[in-house]
Amino acid sequence: MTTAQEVDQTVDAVVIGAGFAGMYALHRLRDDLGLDVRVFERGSGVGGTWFWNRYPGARCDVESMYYSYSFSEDLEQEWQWTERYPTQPEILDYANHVADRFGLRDTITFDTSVDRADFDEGSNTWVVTTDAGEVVRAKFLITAVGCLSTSQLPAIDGLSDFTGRILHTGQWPHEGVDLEGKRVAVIGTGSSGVQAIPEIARQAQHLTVFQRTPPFVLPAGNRPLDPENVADIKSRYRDIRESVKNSVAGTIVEYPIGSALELDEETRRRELDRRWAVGGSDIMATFTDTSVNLEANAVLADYVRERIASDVKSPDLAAHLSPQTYPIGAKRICIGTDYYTTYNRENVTLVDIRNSPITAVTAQGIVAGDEEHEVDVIVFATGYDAVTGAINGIDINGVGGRSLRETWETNPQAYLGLSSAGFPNLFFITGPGSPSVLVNVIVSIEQHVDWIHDLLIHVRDNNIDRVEAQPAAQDDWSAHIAERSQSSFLSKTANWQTGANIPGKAQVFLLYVGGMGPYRKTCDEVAAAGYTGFTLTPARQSAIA
Ligand code: N01
Repeated sequence: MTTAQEVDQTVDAVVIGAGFAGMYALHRLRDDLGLDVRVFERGSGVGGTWFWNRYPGARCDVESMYYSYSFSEDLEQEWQWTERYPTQPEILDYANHVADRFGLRDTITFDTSVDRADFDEGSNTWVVTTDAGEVVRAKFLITAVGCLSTSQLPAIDGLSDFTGRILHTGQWPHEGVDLEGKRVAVIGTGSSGVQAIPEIARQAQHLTVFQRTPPFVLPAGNRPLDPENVADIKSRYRDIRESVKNSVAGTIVEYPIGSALELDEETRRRELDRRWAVGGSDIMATFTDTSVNLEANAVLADYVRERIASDVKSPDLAAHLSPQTYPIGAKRICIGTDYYTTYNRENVTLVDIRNSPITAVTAQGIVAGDEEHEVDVIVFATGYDAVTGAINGIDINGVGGRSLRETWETNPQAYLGLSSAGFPNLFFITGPGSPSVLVNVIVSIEQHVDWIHDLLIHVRDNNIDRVEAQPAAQDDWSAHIAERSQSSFLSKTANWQTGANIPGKAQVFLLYVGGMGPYRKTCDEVAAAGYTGFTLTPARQSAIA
């Protein structure tokens, strides 16, 4: 690709994606900085993940009062969430409301993917090419493509022979799917499967769940929001947002009551029972040592296994549904409603494929072990090529024509998760090496966008032409991520955070486990010190060079 090619338009910034990250980036850059911005979005509407994930039961497992933008006091006061955990349609309504309220839609080009982006070293600009053939030159390129947006469909022999319908939770048909009277298979029991399974069981004639690794599922305790509670939160929203911003998880979590190994059994149980009844993920924070000590971890894991045994009538089924091979929290915890009791239904069958894997799909169904299960619909709840998948889906070429995809093949590095050496003026929102979806992702997004916004002010005020992460700073950040992740069980289990779910993907822990507050502090310190770890090249100097 020649960088001297004809361009249709020149702008200050191109943002790829119009989910929560892209919308906020557009608002900050266009409305607060006055930049000329183009946004490209492959979907026909805003909302990103929430535009695509329309599977039955889809909901967010961060509480609605916190899973929302904090940048506008008017917005947070006027918007009315209805349930503790918001449904996909309600989140999408919210995204649409934001797009309308802030006049974002006109600046977004929908139904258009960015195919490639080439860095032009002569002008320190990006030449961005879309699948519609449009070519836009931009000083800055910002990816807002989502961490869990590239669906993973396993390569199973015979899949194309299947005569029924194949669906993926992450690409659910917008017109909905009528499952009534159908024999449905769900493959996968992560967060998506756990939400979809109870709903599909209510609709389908028969549901067969293919489970490879049983998840730990905590009860959501979902309920309509209490107006008094909402009014109370809204009256304190500024303070709450401030503590959320500096928290570890990007949300409000109950404090631990002490060490699982030091508290007596009666105290532990009383608190676990209480938190289980409240629902949500706060039970994970009951003790100080659950995530760092295996013996302490087992206290909570045993408690959940006991709950599974009491919810599921068949002891044999309960045993298959009980995770035994990894500590609780070592795979992302799932929050569900009626998950375990769904397996008591007459029309639900569990197929444990751990020891008898799926070997083929036939015209009629799925073969696991020596049995064929005939179905009409196969729902893949098999997850995503996470964090790097959507960025690598774009052919990005930096200094010297170096491909980002190839650069990241063995080690997807980005300094602060924001910027990769050799790819100047390119910023990732929730990129590899940032807290991103390990915490409340909207809090991550706002932090990233605000930080980029401030950097661009610095760039403007200092007549800077080129911003590039230094390789040494990037290496140090990667070493820091690796070191921090060693303290987490997440990094020691096969899951999407380690790249283990994608055949051939680099096995690198992709996220920053140190928490939102500490991450924010580091980014702020970098900025306050004049953007240490970045090489900032003034316009005149780079023009001479
Ligand atoms: O995907 P996953 P997900 N044959 O990768 C199984 C966010 N999210 O879409 O564990 C058979 O977690 C795989 O088995 P195993 C959230 O961050 C949030 O559910 O690898 N099975 C696993 O059971 C979440 O973590 C929300 O052994 C195969 C499942 O498929 C992330 O998205 C809702 C297989 C994949 O689980 C991803 O969740 C939904 C194969 N070949 C998602 N390949 C909320 O906010 C994979 N599996 C609530």
